[in-house]
Amino acid sequence: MVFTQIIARLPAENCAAGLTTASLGAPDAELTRRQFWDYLNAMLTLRLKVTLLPAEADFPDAHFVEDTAVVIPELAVITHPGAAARAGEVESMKAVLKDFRPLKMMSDKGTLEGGDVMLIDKAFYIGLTTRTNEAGIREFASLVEPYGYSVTSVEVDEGLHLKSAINYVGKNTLISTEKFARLPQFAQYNHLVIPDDEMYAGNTLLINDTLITPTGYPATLAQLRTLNMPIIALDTSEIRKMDGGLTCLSLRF
Ligand code: CIR
Repeated sequence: MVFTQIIARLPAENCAAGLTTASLGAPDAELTRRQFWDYLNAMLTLRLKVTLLPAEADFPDAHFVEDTAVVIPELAVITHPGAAARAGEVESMKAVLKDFRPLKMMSDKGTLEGGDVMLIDKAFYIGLTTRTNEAGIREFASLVEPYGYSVTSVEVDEGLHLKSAINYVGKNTLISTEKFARLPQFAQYNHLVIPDDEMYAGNTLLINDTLITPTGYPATLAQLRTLNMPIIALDTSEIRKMDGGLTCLSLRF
């Protein structure tokens, strides 16, 4: 899919009050914002139009906009996030996305967060995680299958979301640690395998023909270079402290 624009949200001053399983200490709010501006700057450099939403103090995780919706050319699915503290984030996202796509709302019968949703061409791979359950995946499938998309679930027992660990980097290739690369669901793809201690950098983001990857992961960078694609490295130290990565910070379409 060629992306022409993103939606992103400014991190709130109280972004350290969000959810996290990381034990990396509290993020610095000002540095979080600086890293976020660098991210937006990279998107602008890639000629994407940026819709920037205001911070939401009531939702300190709301700048992780990816979790609230899945946008495809035909429609936008507003998710039902599995984190109760984040469920209310979808309200403001509905109001924004209605100007871009017809909306489909997930019910409260299941849960699903966008961080678990990986799309490759017309194939969705969706992580079964603490945030996304089988009922959520079934409901999501019922919304997108009529448009010719397939939906495959993937059990994830490490990391927050599926895309915390594995991402599509173009050229029929996925990047992840060995464990994810071996999953039978991904047998048809080539794999860039990164060391376990660089698992975080599995959250590398493909924007058209450019890769955006976190700084500080040399083995990952060496692997990515073999693809001969432009690479932008961004410092995400503060985002990582809240279990976030490069994919979480935008909705791309
Ligand atoms: C959370 O726990 O929900 C946030 N602190 C991090 C969400 C990261 N989102 C993503 O990977 N898509």
